[in-house]
Amino acid sequence: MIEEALASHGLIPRGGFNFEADETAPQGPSGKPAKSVLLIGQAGAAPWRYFQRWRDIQQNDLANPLDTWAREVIDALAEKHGARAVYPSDRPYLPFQRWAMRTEGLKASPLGILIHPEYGLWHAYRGALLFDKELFFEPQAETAHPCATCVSKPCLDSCPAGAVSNEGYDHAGCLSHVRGPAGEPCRLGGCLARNACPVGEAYRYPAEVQAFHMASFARV
Ligand code: B12
Repeated sequence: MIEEALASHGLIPRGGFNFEADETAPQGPSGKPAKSVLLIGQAGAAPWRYFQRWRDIQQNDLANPLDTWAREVIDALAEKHGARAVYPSDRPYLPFQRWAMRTEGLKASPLGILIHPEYGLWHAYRGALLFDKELFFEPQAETAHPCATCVSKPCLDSCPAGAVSNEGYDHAGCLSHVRGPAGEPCRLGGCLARNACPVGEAYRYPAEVQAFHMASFARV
């Protein structure tokens, strides 16, 4: 039921789990620690056309349109299912990536973002539902780490600012390049290191979508 409701917005469930008795869980709908969490997100740019349709009928130019759209969709779902909705941009930040590692067994790529064996780097999280009760989740098989078998690792030498390396991601270096005169290819077509990754080609976001995310990331 949740799956169908999400599909009508281009979103998908990204797995979930029951919190252990001895771990600190965020508040559930009752205000007591939640018993379970279901992650909601996207594979490829599937939500884009739903989001654009919604955006076309908004009266004002919103500061964070994608967040606002996701909140509208996921808040409604939470209300219907007696859950509490939380979002990746909520402060203090909730550990969405740690949750994703737990639900789908994902691993970090050299870029810092998680790589999925099928979707590659072309996926994201839009929210999560917290419940007061335990739920049944399909046991998750261990997933392979695509970077472990990637010999050429093109992500490591395709960033023009040298911001992606085995030492991690240089946020300041990336930002100043993207914002500067030589950053036009990144601004128009998205992160060159992310685009160099050979995994999940079929899910690559179109340039228009990448430009939208890059503009909000670099605030340009
Ligand atoms: C703050 C933040 C950033 C900061 C990172 C600061 C830092 N060093 O942590 C900045 C602004 C640099 C950033 C950049 C990007 N981010 Co960001 N970011 C977040 C945010 C809002 C909070 C991260 C956090 O602190 N969590 C709190 C801790 C407690 O959670 P955690 O799961 O335990 O922590 C994990 C992360 O901190 C991660 N991590 C550690 N160092 C770094 C560095 C980078 C660059 C990233 C992305 C993650 C990361 O390791 C931990 C896992 O063990 C998350 C959403 C969220 N709530 O998690 C998105 C999130 C991690 N970002 C995301 C994305 C996609 C991006 C960008 C591609 C920009 C974009 N929106 O298109 C770039 C990637 C930069 C690159 N390398 O190419 C996605 C990642 C999806 C995925 N596939 O994994 C997330 C989950 C948001 C989402 N809606 O899905 N991000």
